[in-house]
Amino acid sequence: MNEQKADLLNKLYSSVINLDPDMAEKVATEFVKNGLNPLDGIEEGITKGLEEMGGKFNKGECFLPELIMAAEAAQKGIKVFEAKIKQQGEKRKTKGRVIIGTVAGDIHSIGKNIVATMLGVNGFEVMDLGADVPTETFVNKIKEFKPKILGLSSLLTTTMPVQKEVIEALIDNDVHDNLKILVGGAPVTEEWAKEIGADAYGADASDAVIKTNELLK
Ligand code: B12
Repeated sequence: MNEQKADLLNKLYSSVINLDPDMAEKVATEFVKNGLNPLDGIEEGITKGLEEMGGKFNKGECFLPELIMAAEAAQKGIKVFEAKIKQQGEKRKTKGRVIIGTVAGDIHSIGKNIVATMLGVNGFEVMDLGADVPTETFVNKIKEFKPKILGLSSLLTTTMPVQKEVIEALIDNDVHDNLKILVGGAPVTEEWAKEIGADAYGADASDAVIKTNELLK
């Protein structure tokens, strides 16, 4: 990695841990102006800062207000990167419809939004239902829009079982057969995906694109 990129990644990381949205926006703008890959800026810069803040929160070294401010700083930078990703990936949405959302009880949306953007620029028609989505809403939207893929995000260990609940509800409502289910979120694993009967697990936004393409083969 060249020195300039390493320096900007470090500044992105710092903007999140220093709770500084203006800096996040400024550095993200500089990052894309220099022709660097926006997804790297998100995953190797901003996400590292969020992980650091999550660790501090876990150890009681920072509290919810700081976590909220860190998320705000992160989102300011991500907005710049997402605009660039969308601009680079002006493709036709031809590969099929995907519905995505974060399960009920869980308000984390940053990672899910990145996955939705990456799927969108890679040729999928994405319908993002947002965060804290009631299980019933997933069922109704799938009945209505008949997507090929459903993406379920969960960032809390306490809401992981809701992914399973959604799959069970889809089976109960007879809308599971022609649908592939992709699960993700920091605590989610390949084993968990198998255990709950999901069709695939995506570790990050790039992996989500790879797995979604594979599921449609
Ligand atoms: C930012 C953040 C918040 C923000 C969220 C803002 C928002 N709009 O999203 C705020 C401050 C609101 C928040 C709130 C809370 N949080 Co919080 N939060 C985080 C933090 C620091 C970062 C999460 C994040 O955005 N990461 C960056 C993104 C890019 O990564 P990601 O989400 O993992 O997504 C990637 C992959 O997982 C994957 N992916 C994600 N979704 C999907 C979906 C599919 C289909 C696929 C294929 C892939 C995929 O691709 C993404 C891109 O690479 C994490 C710490 C951490 N290490 O994760 C804690 C963390 C998740 N939070 C935690 C907690 C406890 C909470 C609260 C309960 C705190 C409280 N006491 O109120 C509340 C939750 C309330 C609720 N009901 O949901 C804990 C969870 C612990 C646990 N074991 O469950 C963590 C781990 C912090 C910690 N170490 O203690 N949080």
